[in-house]
Amino acid sequence: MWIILSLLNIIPIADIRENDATGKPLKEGELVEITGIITASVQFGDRGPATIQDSSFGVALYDDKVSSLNIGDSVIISGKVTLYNGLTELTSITVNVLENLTPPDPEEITVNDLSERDGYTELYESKLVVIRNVTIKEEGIFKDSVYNYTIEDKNGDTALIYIDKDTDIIGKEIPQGSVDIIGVVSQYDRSSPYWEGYELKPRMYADFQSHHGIVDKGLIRNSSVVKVFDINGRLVYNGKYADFKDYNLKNGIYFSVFKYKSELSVKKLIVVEDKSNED
Ligand SMILES: [Ca+2]
Repeated sequence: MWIILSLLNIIPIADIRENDATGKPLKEGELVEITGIITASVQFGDRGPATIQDSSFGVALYDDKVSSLNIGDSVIISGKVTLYNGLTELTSITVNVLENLTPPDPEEITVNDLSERDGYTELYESKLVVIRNVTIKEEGIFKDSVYNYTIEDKNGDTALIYIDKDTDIIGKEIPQGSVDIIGVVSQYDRSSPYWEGYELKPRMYADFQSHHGIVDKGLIRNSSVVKVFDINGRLVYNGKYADFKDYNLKNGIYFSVFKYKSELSVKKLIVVEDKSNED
């Protein structure tokens, strides 16, 4: 029997991040193979852009095949290096999922790090980052007709966040007061040289973390799987949240674990008396 093993020519993502003096990738148009962990999958749409990063750098993936990916997937990806308004992407990709791991912690950057400086912010492009202790200047709700919002730190420095209309952020309240914002660094620069237009893209409403705890129950969706334990640790419900909403629990305190895709969230539930549901 013959076993044919295809040769892998995996390169570090750093090699894709090398640009010429105008911000165009040196490997533009080339087919490359990389490995890393998915930090955003379909949060920005069925074709992405998704993001992947290895131990040093990140890159975007734009293809309908990203719909098979989850945050935390360890993957081998091949695709063509493509530049889209300053954003380096792999397109026409093939995907091999190895396993699902814990996603990397976001790297802490500052508002200033996001400001364009030739070649500097480029190093953060498509990486998962967090900017701490900023306020959002706008108030009200996130609208699908507004893409950019301004964040400001204690020094008065400002930068832009980009709210993708495909995220669960649309329609939610703009957090007020000091907030940490997780997201991937993206770029939208319509003309060469491509050294401007960097912005932070939160992936979901849970990426906004107020200093009074997580702003939203982002994982509480109808398709989330929920396990509910009573105060003695006994499993009393295990199934879809959509079905759980009609499930009658006795009065008391419970702990629930919500799972949506690869993300987990633990919440306390307090069930109070509702006469109409009593036996
Ligand atoms: Ca770029």
